[in-house]
Amino acid sequence: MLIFHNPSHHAHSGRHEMFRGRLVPCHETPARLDFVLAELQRRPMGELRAPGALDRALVERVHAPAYVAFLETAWTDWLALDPDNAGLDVLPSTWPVRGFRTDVVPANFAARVGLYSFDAGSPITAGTWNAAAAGAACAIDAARVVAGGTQRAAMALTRPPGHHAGPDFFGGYCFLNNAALAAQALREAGAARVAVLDVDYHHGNGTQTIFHERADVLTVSIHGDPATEYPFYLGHADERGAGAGLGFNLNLPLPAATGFDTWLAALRHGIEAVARFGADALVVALGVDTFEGDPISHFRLQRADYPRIGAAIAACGLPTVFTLEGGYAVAEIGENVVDVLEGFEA
Ligand code: Q9C
Ligand code: ZN
Repeated sequence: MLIFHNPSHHAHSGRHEMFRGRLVPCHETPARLDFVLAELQRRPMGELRAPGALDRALVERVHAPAYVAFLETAWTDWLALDPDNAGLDVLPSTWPVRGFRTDVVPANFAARVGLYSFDAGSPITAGTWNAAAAGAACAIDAARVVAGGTQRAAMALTRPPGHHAGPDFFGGYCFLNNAALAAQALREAGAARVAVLDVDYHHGNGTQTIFHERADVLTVSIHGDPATEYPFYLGHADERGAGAGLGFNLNLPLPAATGFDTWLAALRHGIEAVARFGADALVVALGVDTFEGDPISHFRLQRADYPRIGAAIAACGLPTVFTLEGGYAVAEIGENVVDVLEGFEA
């Protein structure tokens, strides 16, 4: 498969995320992608390529233009407040919850950060926009290569991840929704029906929200039950989509401590839904934070399970785009990701 890697990913390197009253070191680090690239040196899966220029207009058909503009200028707006801010990350501390207005964009920078986010765990740094934009280009380029038919599969090997980013909000370490951008690019390149299969430990809330009222993109997510697991406020089994999109979202929440047999049964259930939908192309939001050694997640998948995930996905028989999402057991992320790809190609 053709792998688009993000040459700008190091530019996004957050210092801290808020956790239980403390600022703790970020889990979502540049080392994550470096470990995947190192494993691909040992076990090459195909050509590695840098992305081309970003199709900004396509990004603005998935995300609100005002949100994209906010992300693009957030760092310079932050520095304009105080030059000493260069040594600090941007983190929100106030949000417009129930009863507040979200239709008036505040002039105050901190208030805008809150308007466009849903947690205090996703710092904006000097290079966040450049890294996220290059990652979005990876996802769009991967989709177009697959749509062109010269490759059955391609990957957007990038960070920051994307599946928690919604139409006009960041959070969960995500800023631009790479999986949604790939799905939109596949649609615009001629695939009538596109399915997004999200196997990250966390519910793909951003992707679900982006396609909530659309019947042309099926969203399926297998994840820790939001009753106890991040992102908490979305991802329940009764969320089926709305309007024209009713019936085109499937959530498969599983309890903490779920092992591979139960997880694989949920994957098969999700794959059946993709087949019933009649998808012409598939986007896999590939997080490997389902791994038993993951420091922030609670499933119990083991190393030997990952090639089987890849094989089950390959059996869909669809043109496929992978995006990299979570996975925080940094020393093992490369092996687990490449194991999925190897299982897919076998
Ligand atoms: N201290 C993805 O996997 N924070 N995002 C959980 C842990 C949010 C995960 C608290 C986890 C977001 C792409
Ligand atoms: Zn995750």
